[in-house]
Amino acid sequence: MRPLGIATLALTLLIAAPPVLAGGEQVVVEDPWSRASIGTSRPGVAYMTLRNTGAEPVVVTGLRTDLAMTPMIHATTTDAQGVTRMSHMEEMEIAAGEAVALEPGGMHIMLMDLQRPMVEGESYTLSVIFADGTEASVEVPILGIAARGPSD
Ligand SMILES: [Cu+2]
Repeated sequence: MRPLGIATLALTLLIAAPPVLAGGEQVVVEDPWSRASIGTSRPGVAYMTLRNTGAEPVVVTGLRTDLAMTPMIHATTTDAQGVTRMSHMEEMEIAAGEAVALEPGGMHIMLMDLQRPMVEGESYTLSVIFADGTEASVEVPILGIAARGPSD
C-alpha cells in the first residue's frame, strides 16, 4: 500500500499546483491608447488595462518604448487640500486574476523624454517588463489631443 500511497500523493500535488507562467505570458494588455502631444517638450501619456490571467501574482518593474527615453508608471494622489501629485511607481504588483486600470485621473504611464511628437492616427510599440525578465508588448494607438478614452 505504501508505494501506491506515495504515488497518489505525488499525482495530487501535480494536479493541484497551477502552471507557473512567465509574467509576459499571463498578463493581457487591454484597450491601450495615448493622446497626441504638442511637440516633445512635455511628457506623453498612455493608458491601458493590465489583466493578470494567471494563478500567480506578477510584478511590473519597467516599461520600454523607442518613443520615449524614460517611460514610467505614475500613481496619482490627491491630499486633503485637494492638491494632486504624481509619484513614480518603481514596481506594480497585479494579483492573480486581477486587472489594474491605468486611466486618466488614476495610475497612468508617463512617457518622459519624448523622442518625437505623438501624432494622432499613428501608433507605437510599448513593452511592459516583468520581474521575471519577460515582457508583454502592445501597439498603442495615438488618439486626438482631447481624447478621454480608447473609443473616443
Ligand atoms: Cu504622470
